[in-house]
Amino acid sequence: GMVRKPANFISSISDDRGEELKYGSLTISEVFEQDLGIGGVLSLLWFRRQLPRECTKFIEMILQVTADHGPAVSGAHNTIVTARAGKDLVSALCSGLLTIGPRFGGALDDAALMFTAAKDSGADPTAWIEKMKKSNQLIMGIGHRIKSLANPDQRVEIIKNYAKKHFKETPILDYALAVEQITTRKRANLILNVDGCIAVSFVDMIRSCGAFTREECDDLMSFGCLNGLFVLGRSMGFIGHYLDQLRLKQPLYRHPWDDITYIQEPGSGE
Ligand code: Q5B
Repeated sequence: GMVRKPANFISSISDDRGEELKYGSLTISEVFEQDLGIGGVLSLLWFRRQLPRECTKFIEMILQVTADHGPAVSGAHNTIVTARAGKDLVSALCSGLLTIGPRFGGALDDAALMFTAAKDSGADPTAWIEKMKKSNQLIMGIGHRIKSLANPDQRVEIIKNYAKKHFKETPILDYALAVEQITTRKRANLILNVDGCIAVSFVDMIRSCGAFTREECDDLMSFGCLNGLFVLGRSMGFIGHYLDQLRLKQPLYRHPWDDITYIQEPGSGE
């Protein structure tokens, strides 16, 4: 008889074969009839389920607070330099996105993993910070170049207040805030930063909303979905910076010599 050729790949999030495009099990018409919004669409495509409105609203808030943080941050800077070198939108966007990593915007998943493991282990925050210091590890989600106790980050306040008001419980956020109390005694800029606050609040959300098993929550963190939220949000800003540079007709960028310290290593080429 006929033997069906095994498929080369499998996929489970969307389907364009029928009369109507589907996101998960919902047709695109149902997505609009139910007014699911960006948070609802993201939930269908990233998590393969419909989440309660307080969760989809939170996802939309994350995308809004991460959308941009001015032209000076690493990613926007790269995007601007690339735009001014005459490259296209996709190249400029990618050049910005490639700076997202452990120091800038890409600390979310590791922050979620670190704070969650610490809280779940029952470690006392002071002892845990000491342990991290002894093992020479920076705490992901802690620290900011310009934000500090004296110059608080309103984005963090917005996220924190929403999580406190709308999630059943916030043990990981509370743990991170206890850590912040101690780290800011050392230096005022060792605050719970925007990456860290989003990360721990997100773990509290997925653990308490009833839509995920504990194993699914752990998987989502290990897959890197939280950094994905920053990437998605900040793409809005990077594209904005690209368009802005074209609108402003900015020429090729060349860094001024007087802002570079030229050093000669002893013995290098005499
Ligand atoms: N120290 C963020 O560093 C930064 C420590 C720490 C323990 C820590 C640093 C860090 C973890 C990664 C993280 C996300 C590089 C940041 C973002 C989005 C953004 C960006 C924007 C946007 C800043 C000085 C002293 C040293 C260090 C100690 C520093 N961090 N100790 N745990 N986490 N954080 N990234 O100020 O004794 O003097 O040697 O890597 O969460 O990216 O707006 O800019 O929206 O675009 O340059 O908000 O904190 O300080 O590295 O010179 O350290 O503090 O050990 O101690 P800084 P450093 P010591 S949010």
